[in-house]
Amino acid sequence: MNVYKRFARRTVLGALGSAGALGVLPPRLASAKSGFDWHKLALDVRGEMAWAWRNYVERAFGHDQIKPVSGTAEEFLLSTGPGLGLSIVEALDTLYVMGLDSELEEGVRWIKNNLHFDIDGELQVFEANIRMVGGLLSGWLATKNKHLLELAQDLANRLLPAFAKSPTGMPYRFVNLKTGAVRDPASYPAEIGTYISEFGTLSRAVGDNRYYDAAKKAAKGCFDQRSSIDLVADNIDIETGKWLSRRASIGPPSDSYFEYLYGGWRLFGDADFKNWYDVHAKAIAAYQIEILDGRLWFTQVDFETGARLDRHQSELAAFYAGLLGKAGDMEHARAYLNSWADVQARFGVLPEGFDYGTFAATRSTNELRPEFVDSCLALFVHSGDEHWQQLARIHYENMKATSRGPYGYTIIDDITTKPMKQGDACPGYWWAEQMKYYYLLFSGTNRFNYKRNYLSTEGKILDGLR
Ligand code: DMJ
Repeated sequence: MNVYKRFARRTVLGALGSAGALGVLPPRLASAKSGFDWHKLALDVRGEMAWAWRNYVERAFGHDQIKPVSGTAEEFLLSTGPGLGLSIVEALDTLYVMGLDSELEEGVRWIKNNLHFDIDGELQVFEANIRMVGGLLSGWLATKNKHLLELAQDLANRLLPAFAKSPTGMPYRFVNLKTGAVRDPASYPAEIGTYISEFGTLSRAVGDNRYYDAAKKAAKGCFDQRSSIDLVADNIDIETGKWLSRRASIGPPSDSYFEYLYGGWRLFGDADFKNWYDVHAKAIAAYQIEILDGRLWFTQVDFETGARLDRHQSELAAFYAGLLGKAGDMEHARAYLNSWADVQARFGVLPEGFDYGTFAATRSTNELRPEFVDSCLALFVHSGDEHWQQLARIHYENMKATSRGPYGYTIIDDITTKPMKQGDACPGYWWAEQMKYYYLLFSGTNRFNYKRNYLSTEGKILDGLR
């Protein structure tokens, strides 16, 4: 199928200069019914973003991540460097929707002068795609700066050997950017099936179907190995197609595989993806839903028998409420996100791991996670219900109270101590995800199309920028 022919290109605003003409302050949100001043809260989020950006520029510019407590820097993508400006690439479209235009220009300038991928080093294919390919693409969509698109394509070209060298089309986990050498065939649904949104967008932009085809073949490779009850386990050998585990979960390391089955349909109208999504969604609803104490959860089960394995929930699984809402199952979406709202009410800040049987934390860290607010945004956009804004407001206020360090926002090493014990890291997704979600939830900005949009698993706006 010629994916890029199917779509009329959206009209997006051109250069940064003309985008600035829209006005940088958000208009008041029409939907506010409670009289709550969402406009003020949106300005607060924007102010925090600008403050954190300035600290990053002054102390860590070009490095992948700032360490917001010590004010030092660290790399994430290539552990021994060089830094690939990860936080810059992650932040691009967030800066754009917030109208932080001079900061956006500063970031694009760093990329133009410094970023290239001709490096004898290994990247994790999944992370490189969702963070860098996706970030460069949404940065291109926001600014129309062609160089960002060229860089996205160059990086995707260097990731392709991970797909091409695989006997099944499911990618190896690591690839050397210069030599194309690959390694690690023991992979996971998320690392196999989270490419179509970025690779498809790239195919459409440059008129080359290779990226779309590689992403689709990889997702199909995983789908084809589903059990007779239509579930996938969470660890597979991509060379043989043999499962290495029996555990089916909506959480990591499977999570965004499901998200991108829906994405392939939503972005490209590809009915195969819709079918694959529906098959899994039906099986997940049939075998994994458990209602306990009036709350709805998705339990872990054996992928062939459906027998329950455990009641553990990773915080990352909260994304599934938003996915259900986008795909039209608002009933389960609402119930599941409200279950997570009770966890937020119990702990203030969501723990990394949680057991819904005991309602106790199983991992008491918090890696500055965005999934709960991701789902709040999805359900708000779908329903206009202020309830989801209020839950996100609590999330934001709690983050501000506990994660704000001297030079930015940080992870928390223990959410059960009083005060909570801060760590010293600001993951790249903080710039791409929750700060954008809060702002979109509170601002009603005219740079975002609330009626028709698509955000990737890393929060990149691949459709809906205005
Ligand atoms: C992000 O990098 C992406 O959302 C990914 O799909 C999994 N979760 C992290 C943030 O928690």
